[in-house]
Amino acid sequence: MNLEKIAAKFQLDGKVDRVEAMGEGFINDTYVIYTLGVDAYNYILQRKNKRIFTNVPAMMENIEKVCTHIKQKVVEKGGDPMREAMTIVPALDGKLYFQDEVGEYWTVCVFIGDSMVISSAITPELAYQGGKGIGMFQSMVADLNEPLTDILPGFHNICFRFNQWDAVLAKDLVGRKAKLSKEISWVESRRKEMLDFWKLVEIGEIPTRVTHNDTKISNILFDEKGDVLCVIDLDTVLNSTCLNDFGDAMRSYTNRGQEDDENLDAVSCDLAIFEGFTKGYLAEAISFLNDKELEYLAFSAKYITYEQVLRFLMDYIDGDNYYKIKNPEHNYQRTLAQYKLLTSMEEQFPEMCRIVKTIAAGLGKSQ
Ligand code: GN1
Ligand code: MG
Repeated sequence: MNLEKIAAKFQLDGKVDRVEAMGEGFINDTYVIYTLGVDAYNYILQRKNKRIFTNVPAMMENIEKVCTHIKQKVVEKGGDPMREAMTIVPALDGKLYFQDEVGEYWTVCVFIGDSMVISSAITPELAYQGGKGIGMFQSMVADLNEPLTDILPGFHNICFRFNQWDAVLAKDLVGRKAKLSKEISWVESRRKEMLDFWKLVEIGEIPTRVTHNDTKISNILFDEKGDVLCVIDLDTVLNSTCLNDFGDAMRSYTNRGQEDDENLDAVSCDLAIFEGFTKGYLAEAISFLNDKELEYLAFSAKYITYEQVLRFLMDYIDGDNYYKIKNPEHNYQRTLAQYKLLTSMEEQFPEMCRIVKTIAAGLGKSQ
């Protein structure tokens, strides 16, 4: 379908000039709608992956609730709600999406100009800003009382992931299991440790809150000075534990290499970045986190990195039907690189815990 025609289905301000592809998401397809006229907004157009997001209307309702709530908070503190929050643009019929004739779902939001997306946290200062961004996000949505639909049941729930894992291994769809006994043992040997942690979430000692669930650095918008503007990509806003947001951020921020680095020596966890992010995050989040959340903050980095090892390996064993891949071994490469990161975190875990403790103590909360 013609992208300009799709763009014309939305309540845009200004005439469409051109639509260009943007970014390399693993899940959705993303474009920028450039409009004519200096004052008119440009927009982000996305085709949502309906195989993964099986209820796009409910997903968009969740996003709209969160954006509306955040805008209100931004206005209350005298900020600019068009720059410090995402703005969903409805279709001509008022729906939060447009469904084309082949059933694909398209959505639009305002492109926040004079901003930057960063793909790696090169300095602790940037990591600090990112941490502040996630902490602010969680604190702004902490009092969002409207229920969110659970559009991705079990997303960061390791029990759910083990059920998927066990089923995928039992099927062994493309016969890859036999040569992967070492990699499978990486997952199996940590199963109990991860389930024990999740138990604390299940019994409520670690509370469930409104969380983002995809907190990699490229999902934060910075202004030209490198200060945080807002959190973007709200597809996965759900009720879960805040620790998943912290952990997923650490998986992405602290990695000195790439998520799928072929050079495993380049992959390791950078503690200066860990410290920078944690400082920014706790400056905002210390006021609402409980003692158990603080105690498990450093652990959450291992938890989410472990989950990612499991998810990439599971997709590889399952014949690559979840993540977009660039070559047949891509998910295997991702598994190796994420496992390298996990072992680097494991080696440095005592130090990570010490960093969290010191920062929390500096903010008046000793554990
Ligand atoms: C996916 O598409 P993207 O890059 O926003 C995935 C995340 C993974 C990430 C790995 C809905 O996010 O959970 O951590 O890839 N999103 C979904 O980079 O599965
Ligand atoms: Mg995403």
